Amino acid sequence: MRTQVAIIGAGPAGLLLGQLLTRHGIDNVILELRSADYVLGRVRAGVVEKGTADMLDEAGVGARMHSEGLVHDGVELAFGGQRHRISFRDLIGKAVIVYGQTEITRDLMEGRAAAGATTVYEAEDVSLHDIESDRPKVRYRHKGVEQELDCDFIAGCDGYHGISRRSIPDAVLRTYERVYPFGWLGILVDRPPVSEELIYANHERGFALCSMRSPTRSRLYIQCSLEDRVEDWSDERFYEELKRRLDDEAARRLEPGQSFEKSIAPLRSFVAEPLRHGRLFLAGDAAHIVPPTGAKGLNLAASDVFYLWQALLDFYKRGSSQGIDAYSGRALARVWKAERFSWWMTSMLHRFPDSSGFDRKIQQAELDYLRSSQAAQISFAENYVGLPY
Ligand code: FAS
Ligand code: PHB
Repeated sequence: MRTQVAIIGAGPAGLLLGQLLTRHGIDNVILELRSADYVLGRVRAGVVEKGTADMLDEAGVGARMHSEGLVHDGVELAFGGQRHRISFRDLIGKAVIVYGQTEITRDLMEGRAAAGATTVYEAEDVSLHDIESDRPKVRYRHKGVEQELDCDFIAGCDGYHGISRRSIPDAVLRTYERVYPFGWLGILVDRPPVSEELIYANHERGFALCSMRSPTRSRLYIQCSLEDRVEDWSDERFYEELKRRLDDEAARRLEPGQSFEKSIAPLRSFVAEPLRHGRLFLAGDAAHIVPPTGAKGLNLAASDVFYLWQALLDFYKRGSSQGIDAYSGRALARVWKAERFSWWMTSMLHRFPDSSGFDRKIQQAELDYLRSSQAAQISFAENYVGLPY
Protein backbone atom coordinates (compact mmCIF):
# COMPACT_ATOMS: atom_id res chain seq x y z
CA MET A 1 0.00 0.00 0.00
CA ARG A 2 1.22 3.57 -0.60
CA THR A 3 0.18 6.96 0.78
CA GLN A 4 1.65 10.44 1.08
CA VAL A 5 1.55 10.69 4.90
CA ALA A 6 1.46 7.69 7.24
CA ILE A 7 0.00 8.68 10.62
CA ILE A 8 0.73 6.47 13.62
CA GLY A 9 -2.03 6.72 16.24
CA ALA A 10 -5.75 7.59 16.09
CA GLY A 11 -5.93 9.79 19.19
CA PRO A 12 -6.79 13.49 18.86
CA ALA A 13 -3.44 14.37 17.24
CA GLY A 14 -3.55 11.67 14.58
CA LEU A 15 -7.23 12.08 13.78
CA LEU A 16 -7.04 15.88 13.60
CA LEU A 17 -3.98 15.80 11.33
CA GLY A 18 -5.62 13.17 9.14
CA GLN A 19 -8.79 15.21 8.79
CA LEU A 20 -6.94 18.41 7.88
CA LEU A 21 -4.74 16.64 5.31
CA THR A 22 -7.72 14.85 3.74
CA ARG A 23 -9.66 18.12 3.44
CA HIS A 24 -6.72 19.60 1.56
CA GLY A 25 -6.27 16.64 -0.81
CA ILE A 26 -3.20 15.12 0.86
CA ASP A 27 -3.58 11.35 1.02
CA ASN A 28 -2.97 9.77 4.43
CA VAL A 29 -3.48 6.47 6.27
CA ILE A 30 -3.81 6.15 10.05
CA LEU A 31 -2.47 3.03 11.78
CA GLU A 32 -3.93 2.58 15.28
CA LEU A 33 -2.88 -0.11 17.76
CA ARG A 34 -6.24 -0.40 19.51
CA SER A 35 -9.86 -0.76 18.43
CA ALA A 36 -12.00 2.35 17.85
CA ASP A 37 -14.12 1.42 20.90
CA TYR A 38 -11.00 1.20 23.08
CA VAL A 39 -9.81 4.63 21.92
CA LEU A 40 -13.27 6.09 22.64
CA GLY A 41 -13.33 4.43 26.06
CA ARG A 42 -10.44 6.51 27.38
CA VAL A 43 -11.54 9.41 29.61
CA ARG A 44 -9.14 12.34 29.39
CA ALA A 45 -9.23 16.07 28.78
CA GLY A 46 -12.08 18.47 29.19
CA VAL A 47 -10.99 22.02 28.33
CA VAL A 48 -10.69 23.21 24.71
CA GLU A 49 -8.63 26.33 23.92
CA LYS A 50 -9.87 28.77 21.26
CA GLY A 51 -7.05 27.65 18.96
CA THR A 52 -8.10 24.02 19.26
CA ALA A 53 -11.74 24.94 18.64
CA ASP A 54 -10.69 26.83 15.50
CA MET A 55 -8.74 23.77 14.32
CA LEU A 56 -11.76 21.51 14.83
CA ASP A 57 -13.83 23.99 12.82
CA GLU A 58 -11.16 24.01 10.09
CA ALA A 59 -11.37 20.20 10.10
CA GLY A 60 -15.15 20.45 9.62
CA VAL A 61 -15.97 18.68 12.90
CA GLY A 62 -16.70 21.57 15.29
CA ALA A 63 -20.53 21.66 15.06
CA ARG A 64 -21.34 19.45 18.07
CA MET A 65 -18.66 21.14 20.19
CA HIS A 66 -20.37 24.48 19.56
CA SER A 67 -23.86 23.10 20.20
CA GLU A 68 -23.08 20.90 23.23
CA GLY A 69 -19.87 22.42 24.63
CA LEU A 70 -20.03 24.87 27.53
CA VAL A 71 -18.41 28.28 26.97
CA HIS A 72 -16.54 29.28 30.12
CA ASP A 73 -15.49 32.91 30.63
CA GLY A 74 -13.37 32.16 33.69
CA VAL A 75 -12.27 29.76 36.40
CA GLU A 76 -12.28 29.88 40.20
CA LEU A 77 -9.36 29.28 42.50
CA ALA A 78 -10.21 28.07 46.01
CA PHE A 79 -7.70 28.56 48.83
CA GLY A 80 -7.76 29.77 52.42
CA GLY A 81 -11.46 28.89 52.61
CA GLN A 82 -12.37 31.41 49.91
CA ARG A 83 -13.03 31.23 46.17
CA HIS A 84 -11.52 33.78 43.79
CA ARG A 85 -12.72 34.09 40.20
CA ILE A 86 -10.40 34.95 37.33
CA SER A 87 -12.43 36.26 34.41
CA PHE A 88 -10.78 35.58 31.04
CA ARG A 89 -13.56 37.55 29.34
CA ASP A 90 -13.05 40.73 31.42
CA LEU A 91 -9.25 40.53 31.42
CA ILE A 92 -8.44 39.49 27.83
CA GLY A 93 -11.80 39.14 26.06
CA LYS A 94 -11.45 35.39 25.49
CA ALA A 95 -13.02 32.14 26.72
CA VAL A 96 -12.55 28.36 26.63
CA ILE A 97 -15.01 25.60 25.77
CA VAL A 98 -15.60 22.69 28.15
CA TYR A 99 -16.14 19.64 25.92
CA GLY A 100 -14.72 16.18 26.63
CA GLN A 101 -11.83 14.74 24.63
CA THR A 102 -13.93 11.60 24.14
CA GLU A 103 -16.49 13.66 22.20
CA ILE A 104 -13.75 15.37 20.18
CA THR A 105 -12.37 11.95 19.28
CA ARG A 106 -15.84 10.76 18.32
CA ASP A 107 -16.43 13.82 16.13
CA LEU A 108 -13.06 13.33 14.43
CA MET A 109 -13.69 9.61 13.85
CA GLU A 110 -17.07 10.37 12.27
CA GLY A 111 -15.55 13.12 10.14
CA ARG A 112 -12.86 10.76 8.90
CA ALA A 113 -15.38 8.02 8.08
CA ALA A 114 -17.51 10.55 6.17
CA ALA A 115 -14.43 11.64 4.20
CA GLY A 116 -13.73 8.00 3.32
CA ALA A 117 -10.14 8.15 4.60
CA THR A 118 -8.39 4.93 5.70
CA THR A 119 -7.83 4.07 9.36
CA VAL A 120 -6.40 0.64 10.16
CA TYR A 121 -7.47 -0.24 13.72
CA GLU A 122 -5.76 -3.02 15.66
CA ALA A 123 -2.58 -2.56 13.62
CA GLU A 124 0.00 -4.56 15.57
CA ASP A 125 3.78 -4.39 15.82
CA VAL A 126 4.07 -1.14 13.91
CA SER A 127 7.69 -0.41 12.97
CA LEU A 128 9.19 2.53 11.11
CA HIS A 129 11.89 2.08 8.47
CA ASP A 130 14.19 4.25 6.29
CA ILE A 131 13.04 7.42 8.08
CA GLU A 132 16.33 9.12 7.10
CA SER A 133 15.65 8.45 3.40
CA ASP A 134 13.06 10.15 1.17
CA ARG A 135 11.17 6.86 0.87
CA PRO A 136 10.27 5.85 4.45
CA LYS A 137 8.01 2.90 5.12
CA VAL A 138 5.89 1.50 7.92
CA ARG A 139 5.48 -2.21 8.59
CA TYR A 140 2.68 -3.67 10.73
CA ARG A 141 0.53 -6.75 11.17
CA HIS A 142 -3.24 -6.65 10.69
CA LYS A 143 -5.48 -9.65 11.23
CA GLY A 144 -2.40 -11.83 11.27
CA VAL A 145 -1.11 -10.58 7.89
CA GLU A 146 2.18 -8.65 7.62
CA GLN A 147 1.69 -5.34 5.78
CA GLU A 148 3.95 -2.60 4.43
CA LEU A 149 2.97 1.05 3.85
CA ASP A 150 5.21 3.16 1.61
CA CYS A 151 4.94 6.91 2.18
CA ASP A 152 6.66 10.29 1.87
CA PHE A 153 6.36 11.25 5.56
CA ILE A 154 5.48 9.61 8.88
CA ALA A 155 3.58 11.56 11.58
CA GLY A 156 4.23 9.96 14.97
CA CYS A 157 0.99 10.67 16.85
CA ASP A 158 1.14 7.52 18.96
CA GLY A 159 1.34 9.02 22.44
CA TYR A 160 3.87 8.72 25.23
CA HIS A 161 4.19 4.93 25.00
CA GLY A 162 4.20 4.76 21.20
CA ILE A 163 6.88 3.52 18.81
CA SER A 164 7.59 6.77 16.99
CA ARG A 165 9.71 8.65 19.52
CA ARG A 166 11.63 5.43 20.16
CA SER A 167 12.45 5.27 16.43
CA ILE A 168 14.64 8.38 16.67
CA PRO A 169 18.27 7.36 17.34
CA ASP A 170 19.43 7.87 20.96
CA ALA A 171 22.34 9.94 19.64
CA VAL A 172 19.84 12.41 18.17
CA LEU A 173 17.04 12.47 20.76
CA ARG A 174 17.22 14.71 23.84
CA THR A 175 14.58 14.34 26.60
CA TYR A 176 13.67 16.56 29.55
CA GLU A 177 11.49 15.30 32.39
CA ARG A 178 10.05 16.08 35.80
CA VAL A 179 7.98 13.43 37.59
CA TYR A 180 5.62 14.69 40.33
CA PRO A 181 5.36 12.86 43.67
CA PHE A 182 1.57 12.44 43.50
CA GLY A 183 -1.24 11.48 41.10
CA TRP A 184 -4.80 12.54 40.27
CA LEU A 185 -7.71 10.31 41.25
CA GLY A 186 -10.60 11.22 38.95
CA ILE A 187 -14.25 10.18 38.73
CA LEU A 188 -17.04 10.75 36.25
CA VAL A 189 -20.50 10.97 37.82
CA ASP A 190 -23.94 11.94 36.59
CA ARG A 191 -24.50 14.71 39.09
CA PRO A 192 -24.73 18.46 38.39
CA PRO A 193 -21.45 20.40 38.71
CA VAL A 194 -20.99 22.22 42.04
CA SER A 195 -20.40 25.48 40.19
CA GLU A 196 -20.94 26.91 36.73
CA GLU A 197 -17.20 27.12 36.14
CA LEU A 198 -14.20 24.97 37.11
CA ILE A 199 -12.88 25.19 40.65
CA TYR A 200 -9.16 24.55 41.22
CA ALA A 201 -8.50 24.09 44.95
CA ASN A 202 -5.27 24.39 46.93
CA HIS A 203 -5.69 22.80 50.37
CA GLU A 204 -3.28 21.53 53.01
CA ARG A 205 -4.74 18.06 52.45
CA GLY A 206 -4.02 18.31 48.73
CA PHE A 207 -5.23 19.62 45.38
CA ALA A 208 -8.80 19.18 44.12
CA LEU A 209 -10.53 20.09 40.86
CA CYS A 210 -14.25 20.27 40.17
CA SER A 211 -14.79 20.10 36.42
CA MET A 212 -17.64 18.92 34.27
CA ARG A 213 -18.73 17.42 30.94
CA SER A 214 -22.29 18.85 30.82
CA PRO A 215 -24.87 20.52 33.13
CA THR A 216 -25.68 17.02 34.43
CA ARG A 217 -22.26 15.32 34.43
CA SER A 218 -19.32 16.17 36.72
CA ARG A 219 -15.63 15.35 36.34
CA LEU A 220 -14.02 15.50 39.81
CA TYR A 221 -10.39 15.05 40.82
CA ILE A 222 -8.39 14.90 44.04
CA GLN A 223 -4.62 14.71 44.41
CA CYS A 224 -3.67 11.27 45.69
CA SER A 225 -0.56 9.34 46.65
CA LEU A 226 1.29 7.40 43.96
CA GLU A 227 0.86 4.36 46.24
CA ASP A 228 -2.94 4.68 46.08
CA ARG A 229 -4.98 2.24 44.03
CA VAL A 230 -8.46 2.89 42.62
CA GLU A 231 -9.87 0.11 44.82
CA ASP A 232 -8.66 2.02 47.91
CA TRP A 233 -11.17 4.77 47.14
CA SER A 234 -14.89 4.10 47.49
CA ASP A 235 -17.16 6.87 46.17
CA GLU A 236 -18.02 7.71 49.77
CA ARG A 237 -14.36 8.14 50.72
CA PHE A 238 -13.72 10.19 47.57
CA TYR A 239 -16.58 12.63 48.29
CA GLU A 240 -15.67 12.94 51.96
CA GLU A 241 -12.11 13.89 51.01
CA LEU A 242 -13.17 16.23 48.19
CA LYS A 243 -15.55 18.10 50.54
CA ARG A 244 -12.69 18.68 53.02
CA ARG A 245 -10.62 20.35 50.29
CA LEU A 246 -13.35 22.70 49.00
CA ASP A 247 -14.69 25.97 50.42
CA ASP A 248 -17.88 25.68 52.51
CA GLU A 249 -20.29 26.76 49.78
CA ALA A 250 -18.91 24.34 47.18
CA ALA A 251 -18.82 21.54 49.77
CA ARG A 252 -22.49 22.21 50.57
CA ARG A 253 -23.46 22.12 46.88
CA LEU A 254 -21.52 18.92 46.18
CA GLU A 255 -24.11 16.20 45.46
CA PRO A 256 -22.55 12.74 45.95
CA GLY A 257 -23.40 10.16 43.33
CA GLN A 258 -22.26 6.79 42.03
CA SER A 259 -19.22 7.15 39.78
CA PHE A 260 -19.19 5.26 36.49
CA GLU A 261 -15.53 5.90 35.78
CA LYS A 262 -12.71 6.05 38.31
CA SER A 263 -8.99 6.20 37.48
CA ILE A 264 -5.64 7.38 38.78
CA ALA A 265 -3.28 9.27 36.45
CA PRO A 266 0.39 9.93 37.28
CA LEU A 267 1.71 13.45 36.63
CA ARG A 268 4.84 14.28 34.69
CA SER A 269 6.36 17.06 32.62
CA PHE A 270 8.21 15.65 29.62
CA VAL A 271 9.58 16.99 26.34
CA ALA A 272 11.50 15.20 23.59
CA GLU A 273 13.62 17.15 21.11
CA PRO A 274 13.81 17.41 18.14
CA LEU A 275 10.26 16.80 16.88
CA ARG A 276 11.59 15.89 13.46
CA HIS A 277 14.15 13.35 12.31
CA GLY A 278 14.44 12.83 8.56
CA ARG A 279 10.91 12.09 7.27
CA LEU A 280 9.50 11.36 10.79
CA PHE A 281 7.64 14.05 12.75
CA LEU A 282 6.41 13.77 16.35
CA ALA A 283 3.18 15.47 17.47
CA GLY A 284 1.12 15.44 20.67
CA ASP A 285 1.87 13.14 23.58
CA ALA A 286 4.44 11.26 21.47
CA ALA A 287 6.53 14.42 21.82
CA HIS A 288 5.56 15.87 25.20
CA ILE A 289 3.52 15.37 28.33
CA VAL A 290 2.19 18.02 30.73
CA PRO A 291 0.58 17.59 34.15
CA PRO A 292 -3.18 18.07 33.45
CA THR A 293 -3.39 21.01 35.91
CA GLY A 294 -3.14 23.58 33.13
CA ALA A 295 -5.49 21.69 30.76
CA LYS A 296 -2.79 21.81 28.06
CA GLY A 297 -2.23 18.20 26.92
CA LEU A 298 -4.94 17.92 24.31
CA ASN A 299 -4.48 21.56 23.29
CA LEU A 300 -0.74 21.16 22.68
CA ALA A 301 -1.52 18.22 20.40
CA ALA A 302 -3.71 20.61 18.40
CA SER A 303 -1.03 23.29 18.04
CA ASP A 304 1.59 20.70 17.00
CA VAL A 305 -0.88 19.50 14.38
CA PHE A 306 -1.45 23.06 13.15
CA TYR A 307 2.28 23.58 12.54
CA LEU A 308 2.70 20.14 10.93
CA TRP A 309 -0.38 20.51 8.72
CA GLN A 310 0.85 23.92 7.50
CA ALA A 311 4.34 22.46 6.85
CA LEU A 312 2.94 19.58 4.79
CA LEU A 313 0.68 21.96 2.85
CA ASP A 314 3.79 24.03 2.02
CA PHE A 315 5.56 20.92 0.81
CA TYR A 316 2.79 19.41 -1.30
CA LYS A 317 1.03 22.55 -2.54
CA ARG A 318 3.88 25.04 -2.84
CA GLY A 319 6.88 22.71 -3.24
CA SER A 320 8.63 24.31 -0.28
CA SER A 321 10.50 22.45 2.50
CA GLN A 322 10.65 25.60 4.63
CA GLY A 323 7.71 24.51 6.80
CA ILE A 324 8.95 20.99 7.51
CA ASP A 325 12.43 22.32 8.24
CA ALA A 326 10.97 24.83 10.74
CA TYR A 327 8.36 22.51 12.28
CA SER A 328 10.31 21.30 15.31
CA GLY A 329 11.51 24.75 16.39
CA ARG A 330 8.09 26.36 15.88
CA ALA A 331 6.19 23.64 17.78
CA LEU A 332 8.71 23.44 20.63
CA ALA A 333 8.59 27.21 21.22
CA ARG A 334 4.88 26.92 22.11
CA VAL A 335 5.31 23.54 23.85
CA TRP A 336 7.84 24.90 26.33
CA LYS A 337 5.61 27.87 27.25
CA ALA A 338 2.76 25.46 27.98
CA GLU A 339 5.15 23.19 29.92
CA ARG A 340 6.13 26.19 32.03
CA PHE A 341 2.52 27.17 32.74
CA SER A 342 1.49 23.59 33.55
CA TRP A 343 4.48 23.17 35.89
CA TRP A 344 3.75 26.54 37.53
CA MET A 345 0.04 25.74 38.12
CA THR A 346 0.94 22.29 39.46
CA SER A 347 3.57 23.77 41.80
CA MET A 348 1.15 26.44 43.04
CA LEU A 349 -1.85 24.19 43.68
CA HIS A 350 -0.55 20.83 44.94
CA ARG A 351 0.74 19.69 48.33
CA PHE A 352 4.28 18.38 47.84
CA PRO A 353 5.07 15.67 50.40
CA ASP A 354 8.59 16.94 50.99
CA SER A 355 7.72 20.66 50.98
CA SER A 356 9.36 22.82 53.64
CA GLY A 357 7.76 25.64 55.59
CA PHE A 358 9.45 28.03 53.20
CA ASP A 359 7.98 26.20 50.17
CA ARG A 360 4.48 26.50 51.64
CA LYS A 361 4.94 30.22 52.33
CA ILE A 362 6.06 30.78 48.74
CA GLN A 363 3.00 28.86 47.50
CA GLN A 364 0.70 31.04 49.61
CA ALA A 365 2.45 34.17 48.33
CA GLU A 366 1.98 32.95 44.73
CA LEU A 367 -1.75 32.48 45.33
CA ASP A 368 -2.08 35.80 47.15
CA TYR A 369 -0.28 37.64 44.36
CA LEU A 370 -2.58 36.02 41.77
CA ARG A 371 -5.63 36.99 43.86
CA SER A 372 -4.57 40.61 44.25
CA SER A 373 -2.76 41.55 41.02
CA GLN A 374 -4.52 42.23 37.72
CA ALA A 375 -1.19 41.82 35.92
CA ALA A 376 -0.80 38.34 37.42
CA GLN A 377 -4.39 37.48 36.48
CA ILE A 378 -3.88 38.65 32.88
CA SER A 379 -0.81 36.42 32.63
CA PHE A 380 -2.78 33.49 34.07
CA ALA A 381 -5.68 34.14 31.69
CA GLU A 382 -3.61 34.37 28.49
CA ASN A 383 -1.83 31.13 29.31
CA TYR A 384 -4.96 29.25 30.39
CA VAL A 385 -7.03 30.16 27.30
CA GLY A 386 -4.01 29.35 25.12
CA LEU A 387 -1.13 31.40 23.78
CA PRO A 388 -1.33 32.30 20.07
CA TYR A 389 -0.03 29.76 17.53
P1 FAS B 1 -3.04 9.83 22.64
O1 FAS B 1 -2.25 9.08 23.67
O2 FAS B 1 -4.40 10.34 22.98
O3 FAS B 1 -3.23 8.92 21.33
C1 FAS B 1 -2.17 8.11 20.87
C2 FAS B 1 -2.80 6.94 20.11
O4 FAS B 1 -1.74 6.15 19.57
C3 FAS B 1 -3.60 6.02 21.02
O5 FAS B 1 -4.88 5.79 20.48
C4 FAS B 1 -2.77 4.73 21.09
O6 FAS B 1 -3.57 3.57 21.18
C5 FAS B 1 -2.03 4.78 19.77
N1 FAS B 1 -0.75 4.04 19.79
C6 FAS B 1 0.13 3.93 20.81
N2 FAS B 1 1.18 3.16 20.43
C7 FAS B 1 0.94 2.78 19.14
C8 FAS B 1 1.65 1.99 18.20
N3 FAS B 1 2.82 1.45 18.51
N4 FAS B 1 1.11 1.81 16.96
C9 FAS B 1 -0.08 2.39 16.63
N5 FAS B 1 -0.81 3.16 17.48
C10 FAS B 1 -0.29 3.35 18.72
N6 FAS B 1 -5.04 16.43 28.95
C11 FAS B 1 -5.76 17.50 29.34
O7 FAS B 1 -5.67 18.55 28.69
N7 FAS B 1 -6.58 17.42 30.45
C12 FAS B 1 -6.73 16.26 31.17
O8 FAS B 1 -7.46 16.21 32.15
C13 FAS B 1 -6.01 15.12 30.78
N8 FAS B 1 -6.14 13.93 31.46
C14 FAS B 1 -5.40 12.85 31.05
C15 FAS B 1 -5.49 11.60 31.73
C16 FAS B 1 -4.72 10.51 31.31
C17 FAS B 1 -4.83 9.18 32.05
C18 FAS B 1 -3.84 10.63 30.23
C19 FAS B 1 -2.97 9.46 29.79
C20 FAS B 1 -3.74 11.85 29.55
C21 FAS B 1 -4.52 12.96 29.95
N9 FAS B 1 -4.46 14.18 29.29
C22 FAS B 1 -5.17 15.26 29.66
C23 FAS B 1 -3.61 14.33 28.16
C24 FAS B 1 -4.32 13.76 26.95
O9 FAS B 1 -5.56 14.40 26.79
C25 FAS B 1 -3.39 13.91 25.80
O10 FAS B 1 -2.76 15.18 25.79
C26 FAS B 1 -4.03 13.66 24.48
O11 FAS B 1 -4.67 12.41 24.52
C27 FAS B 1 -2.94 13.74 23.42
O12 FAS B 1 -3.43 13.19 22.25
P2 FAS B 1 -2.47 12.32 21.30
O13 FAS B 1 -1.18 13.04 21.15
O14 FAS B 1 -3.29 12.01 20.13
O15 FAS B 1 -2.10 11.02 22.15
C1 PHB C 1 -11.23 17.83 32.91
O1 PHB C 1 -12.38 18.31 32.81
O2 PHB C 1 -10.99 16.62 32.75
C2 PHB C 1 -10.09 18.75 33.25
C3 PHB C 1 -10.31 20.13 33.24
C4 PHB C 1 -9.24 20.98 33.54
C5 PHB C 1 -8.01 20.44 33.84
C6 PHB C 1 -7.80 19.05 33.84
C7 PHB C 1 -8.85 18.21 33.55
O3 PHB C 1 -6.97 21.27 34.16
